[in-house]
Amino acid sequence: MTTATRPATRAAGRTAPQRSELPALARRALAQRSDAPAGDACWTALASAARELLAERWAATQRADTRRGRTRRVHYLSMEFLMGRALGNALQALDLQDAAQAALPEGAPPLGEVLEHEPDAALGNGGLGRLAACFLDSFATLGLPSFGYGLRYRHGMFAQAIQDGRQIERPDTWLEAGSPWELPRPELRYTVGFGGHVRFEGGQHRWEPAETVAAQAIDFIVPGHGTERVSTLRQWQAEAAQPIDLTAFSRGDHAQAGQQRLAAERLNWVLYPDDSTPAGRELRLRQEFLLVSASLQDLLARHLREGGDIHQVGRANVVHLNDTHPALAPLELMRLLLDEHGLDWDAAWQATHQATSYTNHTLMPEALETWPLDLVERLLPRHLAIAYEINHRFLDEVRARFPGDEARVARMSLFDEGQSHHGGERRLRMAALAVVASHKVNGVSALHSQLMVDTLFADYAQLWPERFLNVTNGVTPRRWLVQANPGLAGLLDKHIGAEWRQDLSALGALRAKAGGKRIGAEFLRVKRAAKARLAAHIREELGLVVREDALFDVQVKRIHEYKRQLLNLLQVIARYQAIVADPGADWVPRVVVFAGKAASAYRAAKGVIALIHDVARVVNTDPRVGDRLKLVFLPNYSVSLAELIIPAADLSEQISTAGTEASGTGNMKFALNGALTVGTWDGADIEMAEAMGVDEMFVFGLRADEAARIKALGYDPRLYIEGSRVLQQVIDAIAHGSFAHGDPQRHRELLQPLLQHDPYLLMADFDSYLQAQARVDALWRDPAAWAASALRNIAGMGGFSSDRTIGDYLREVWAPPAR
Ligand code: 4GP
Repeated sequence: MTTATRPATRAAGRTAPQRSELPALARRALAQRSDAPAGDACWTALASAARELLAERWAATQRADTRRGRTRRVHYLSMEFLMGRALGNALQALDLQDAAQAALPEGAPPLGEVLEHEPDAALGNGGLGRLAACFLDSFATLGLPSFGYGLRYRHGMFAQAIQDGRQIERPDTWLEAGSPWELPRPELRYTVGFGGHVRFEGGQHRWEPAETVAAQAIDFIVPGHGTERVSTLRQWQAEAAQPIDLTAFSRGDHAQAGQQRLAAERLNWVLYPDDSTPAGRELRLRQEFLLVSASLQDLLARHLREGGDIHQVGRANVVHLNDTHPALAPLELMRLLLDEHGLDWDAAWQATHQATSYTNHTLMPEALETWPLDLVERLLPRHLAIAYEINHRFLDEVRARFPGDEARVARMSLFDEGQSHHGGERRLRMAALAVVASHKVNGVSALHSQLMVDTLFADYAQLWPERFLNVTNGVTPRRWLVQANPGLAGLLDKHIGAEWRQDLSALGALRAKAGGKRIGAEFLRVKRAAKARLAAHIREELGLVVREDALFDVQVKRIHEYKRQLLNLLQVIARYQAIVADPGADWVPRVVVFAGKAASAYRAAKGVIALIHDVARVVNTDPRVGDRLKLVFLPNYSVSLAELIIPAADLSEQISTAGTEASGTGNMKFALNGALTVGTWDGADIEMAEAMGVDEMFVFGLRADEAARIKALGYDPRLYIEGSRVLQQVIDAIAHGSFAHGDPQRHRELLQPLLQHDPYLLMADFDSYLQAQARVDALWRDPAAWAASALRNIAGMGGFSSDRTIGDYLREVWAPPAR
């Protein structure tokens, strides 16, 4: 891989490359290669040329930011950044798509194909990670002084393969050929410690770690659009303080000689090592501390380098916690300020509290991190002592406000004393720590933020009501509309002008035109072309031919019980049975598409993937069904696959149990691309429906309060099964092994919980879901009405840009503290 000059080492006085130089830069890079200009060579050449131009913008942005006055710099700490491909986005940001096409030599594949040679940077798992990537795009585009901080995972989370209808995890090899986007910063290296003990001398605590690693910064430049500004994703890579132990090596103990190196490298192998073993849990905690410690040392070094007063560090800087994974940050910031910079407790706490803010992304109890105290004590003894002190002062405040209420004190404490669960183990509650340390805590949709203060954080919200707020998520229209769907973007330009490209709220102008015959027909043509592309992909990937004029019905997201892919599948089975019973009826042909990964240790989710494959095998080969129904599972869901699927969707499935999906962002991408939504009254679906008009969405199912009430009253799923002939038949078919070569045991593990507890209320919502699907079919039969509704959906999406979201954060979460 060729590497272009790093901005930090560019010779002084040499003029920066200009945008007009891209073709020359790319040709020069291609000329250095002896082989034919195959796609990957073209990709490498364009990428290194684009990177050189972006590196200039990076240097200019950093120069400008040192003179930023009172504007705070935002440091967005996240274990995940689901970036996807970068070249198409870079070319658009540089406005060089045409020049790039022109730069490709004769015989080279077209630009669109060249772009597909880039592997996705899959440094994330799901919504929280993709949201972080959308935010970086908005940071750059809005010109916000900012850094994203993450870890560089050599093997991402995992690559999903399907073998015999089952998910297999493989290491993701996205870095195999190197990455032209990464700019190593050899001058930015920090020491991160683990273990050891704490000394108290001359009135100062000093942590003496038993082990250290060096955290090396590797930057990933994120370009802004319509601006020369860029943002930076700074990723940490752990390296051994001593590359090899030469003494051990000389005695022939080679394993011992390389041990430090291995221990450091392990930190960057994968995101979310399986935490079902103690070793997995420890590795994860070490990763979290690596992220936090290196990022905060970097922040402090920059603050001081720019002449900042250490007492003002919280005033000048934001440390934002993307969920609780980086919630060690306040402890590490306190340690650095107290022990390394000599601040007293009150000054250090004031700075920490001013800097820190936290976003909660889920109410699922299993996602709330807690760490056993013996592990924290062993790895981070000084941090544990600081946590005790924070807790002591905090609980004094609670007792003063609620005298005599020791039950409340126990609930709110940073420490779970472990009497009732976890086998009596004492644990540190990361969400409590994040709430106590932050000056603002937000949820990600109106409903979620409300439930957050009503349930999960009710005690804290009573103590500090002003601390909690909502900031509804958004997505970047650059990637999710302009790049993913140029056909639709062109249609919008033609009918409402191009203003929406700068200000998404201008989409509202589409509403008045949505019923037009011509625009409707054009919309359906654009959609059909996107479906043809997806159909071609399905054919290549799975060897399955699908009708391009069928209704493309799509559910793509992580596989999770609360997201209820299984409810969708039950509906597919019901449809299959109905078709078989009456093949001659006037069926709306459907292609049902699933994609998504199941966490490696999540058996129920893996069971869903298996059942989807088993049902698909039966449905797709049944001659009585033909092309009236096809069921598709596309493996290895990723950002780039989403860019292919979403523009092609007619129907977006957002069917979580009400009260469980914090917001959703896929829901926004689909609607923005003119898919209609069949959805529950959950997460941001609610705000979307309100923005586009509730009648424009196929809403079904119990509302959050009803769901809670039914459960409180003692929910019995069997009553619903007995009450619905259709549901009964569906359940019977699975139970009797109709999709398992007659083996009734095969899906037992999936089915049994559904019949007994059904915690996500699939049975309760089934009939209502089926009725919503019938309304979908009815509207589909009137293409003009369908198109008009899809256009009104788009018209309502102006408020769901991540630019709006970041504007909200700037005003309500990251505003400078009052003097
Ligand atoms: C996700 C939520 O499940 C999703 O509703 C939300 O849109 C997204 O965060 C961004 O806020 N949560 C996660 C997670 O990805 O790991 O908890």
